[in-house]
Amino acid sequence: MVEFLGDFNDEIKGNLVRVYNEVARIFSLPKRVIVNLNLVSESEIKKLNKTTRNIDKVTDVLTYPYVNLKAKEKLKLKDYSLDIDPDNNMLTIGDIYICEARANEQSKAYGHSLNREICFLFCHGLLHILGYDHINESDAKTMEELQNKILNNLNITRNTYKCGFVTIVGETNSGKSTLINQLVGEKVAVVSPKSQTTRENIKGIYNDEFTQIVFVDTPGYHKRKTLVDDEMDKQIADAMEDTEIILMLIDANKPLVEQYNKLIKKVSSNAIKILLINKIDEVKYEKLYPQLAELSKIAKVNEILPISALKGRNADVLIEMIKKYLPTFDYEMRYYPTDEYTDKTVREMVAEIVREKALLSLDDEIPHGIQVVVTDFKESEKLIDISADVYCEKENHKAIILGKSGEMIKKISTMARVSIEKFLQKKVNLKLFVKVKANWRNDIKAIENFGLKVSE
Ligand SMILES: Nc1nc2c(ncn2[C@@H]2O[C@H](COP(=O)(O)OP(=O)(O)OP(=O)(O)O)[C@@H](O)[C@H]2O)c(=O)[nH]1
Ligand SMILES: [Mg+2]
Repeated sequence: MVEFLGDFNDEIKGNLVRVYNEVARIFSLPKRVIVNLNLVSESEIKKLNKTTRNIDKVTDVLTYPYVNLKAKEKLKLKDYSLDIDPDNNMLTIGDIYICEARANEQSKAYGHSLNREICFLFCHGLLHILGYDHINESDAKTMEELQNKILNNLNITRNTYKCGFVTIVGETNSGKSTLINQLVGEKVAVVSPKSQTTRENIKGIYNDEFTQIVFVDTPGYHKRKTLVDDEMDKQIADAMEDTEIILMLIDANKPLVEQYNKLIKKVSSNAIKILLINKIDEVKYEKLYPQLAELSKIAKVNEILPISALKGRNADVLIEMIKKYLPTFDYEMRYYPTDEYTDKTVREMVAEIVREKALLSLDDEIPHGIQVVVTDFKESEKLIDISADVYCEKENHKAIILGKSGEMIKKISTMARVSIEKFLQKKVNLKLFVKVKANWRNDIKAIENFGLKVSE
């Protein structure tokens, strides 16, 4: 029996009694006990926390056991006969306080009803009364499993929030940046058919009601020649260190087993590994299938999935696969606000768009030495004035970037302006200045001044 002190409707009351009965069944508790259940405001629960636990915080649920039920195996009513209320011959086992505003917020975060959330918190409180806690990780796991078991038995399930880091690695040009843009649904990383397009780790954030996935796009593996290249390697290693899942990307146009063998050597991490065969839109299935069969025999990874990052093929399957491996997470502890989709600033995004257009317009050798820095960004009601310096390494490169009577830079500038206007949803006046900074890719100061990260 549950004594209700808050304003509960009959539907909630019915479910709460079911929760108690299930707990009583599992722990062989007496059927008839008193639990004082109170629905309180944020200020009330804060006050309780302050006075009884010396914690100045609003929490979702607070529990005060009346009897020491810690020795769970000895849980028989007769052991507690002294605590029995002589008026009604029932044992009062404790008080549970649920903060209504908090329960409401959490029910929205989990995407279920307030009724369901209150059942969860009540079950949680009952388990506290029974001596369970979540102070250390293994106790917390035991308590959570038990709570899920009880509520699953009653078909009162809670959607759990999942959150984590997913790092994308692979050779240059395998389509990592295309994939992150596809998965996030926004353009966060620039893409080009040239190698070494991505210079540093970029975060792209996927959010849905029950999930936050922080994807990290890394620079592709290729032969390293300059200091910037060394930095790129360090960034890939960093990204692989703190990640739940690694997406290993290989290209369906090239021999699969060979690419896998090369890539797996660089992935020395305990994280979950998902091997993605990208660009399947370019290859006939008959050609792919025998290689896939061979690959699946030797690959030491958790999953293998053929995809097309460009066309979005299997993108939804990949998201579901990732969710399966992500840890459950406290919604309030998520890494980014749910309306953010990248860690890049607007200025950085604009500079990257200009660099992308330069990569697309220029012949091979020059683009890798290009870096773009936005020097001015002024927004007025109808227009944004943007100036940016386009750095290259040699005078003759500058001449090529400018082009005959400035045609090339004009072309780059127009392409960039169109993309930036689309990105910022506003008219843009873009001014580009081409400058030379000799050998900057081996100059730490210059690399830092260009806003690229340098490891300590
Ligand atoms: N046909 C096809 N092309 C793709 C696919 N994914 C990527 N591409 C193309 O491959 C080229 C390289 O793509 P990126 O996303 O820049 O590759 P990346 O792995 O980020 O390259 P780096 O940044 O240099 O490491 C671009 O021209 C993309 O359009 C795909 O699924 N199908
Ligand atoms: Mg890239």
